[in-house]
Amino acid sequence: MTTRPTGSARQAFYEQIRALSMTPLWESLSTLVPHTPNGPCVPALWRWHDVLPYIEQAGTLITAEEAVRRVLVLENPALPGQSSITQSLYAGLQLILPGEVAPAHRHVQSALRFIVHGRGAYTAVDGERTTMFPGDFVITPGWTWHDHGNDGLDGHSEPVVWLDGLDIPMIRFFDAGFEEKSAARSQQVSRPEGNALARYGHNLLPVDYTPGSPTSPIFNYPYARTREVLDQLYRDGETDAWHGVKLRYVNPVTGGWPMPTLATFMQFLPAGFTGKPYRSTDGSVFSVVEGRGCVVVDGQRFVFGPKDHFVVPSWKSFTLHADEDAVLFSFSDRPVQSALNILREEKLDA
Ligand code: GTQ
Repeated sequence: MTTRPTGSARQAFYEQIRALSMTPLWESLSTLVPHTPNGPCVPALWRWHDVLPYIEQAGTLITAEEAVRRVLVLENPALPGQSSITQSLYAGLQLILPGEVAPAHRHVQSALRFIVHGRGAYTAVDGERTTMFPGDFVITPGWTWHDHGNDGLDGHSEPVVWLDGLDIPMIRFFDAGFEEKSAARSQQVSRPEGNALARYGHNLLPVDYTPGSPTSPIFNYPYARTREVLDQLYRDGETDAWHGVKLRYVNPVTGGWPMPTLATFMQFLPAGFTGKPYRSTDGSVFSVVEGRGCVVVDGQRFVFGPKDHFVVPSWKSFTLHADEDAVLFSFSDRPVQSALNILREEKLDA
């Protein structure tokens, strides 16, 4: 009879090789190469009603200037301290008060702004300002100078809050982060407001235009137009049983995603809509623009209303339900998963 090594012999062996910074694969193989995605993220909901008082309080504790960006980060409850809402995505709610400026800087990370509350704030990208309205989707491409401010609108001004979506965890993963502060507080404006949308946002392009970046040259996709399209397609009967009327934002130059690392979507769920279960490997962050309803993730129910935010982690199957006509914005890391050829999605029939 051969004697087999005991468990304690293996443990002693593991101890010995640990000193050489080695570890036995066979103890972790099934976790490292899981049968199905086994990430730590959990679904979570941030209700506007709960969050707003703290956003307001942050406004009394620090200025936008001192904070540089006055943001309350939405952290996945399973990833405390990591400033991540999923393993690859960052989300936060940024507040800018009347008269404030969030100073100009640039960084490798790409950012999207989705306007949640208030009017009269602007963001400036590459010499052009855009005034942001609730429901607008605004892009800050990687490595472009950007500053934000709140000058008010027609003599009226109010606090403005938007959702920041960034690829911070992806850039951290690649250890590829760079940042620069501008000497100027705000950047010089060199093009009139609306110029980029006029050039690139009408199924036309300036005749000699050649793309200089993988990011969409449109940097504000106004809600007024998005909403109109959703409405017409709904009237035209184009409601999907899983997604309702769901559209993806597009880079008009390439037909691809508006940003190299982030995909963005807008969908309409008619009152009474009950979606079929869906799952995909790109976890998604949702911002509720209009209406009330609920999302059921792996049997867990989250009731949502306007200005609420929620996250659905990778490969969790979920259904969407609308009590009232509802409009949901969402973003994910889909462009990266598609580029790596690892994206999977499933429309389930249960
Ligand atoms: O507006 O530049 O929420 O650099 C996090 C990092 C916003 C921004 C964030 C940033 C910004």
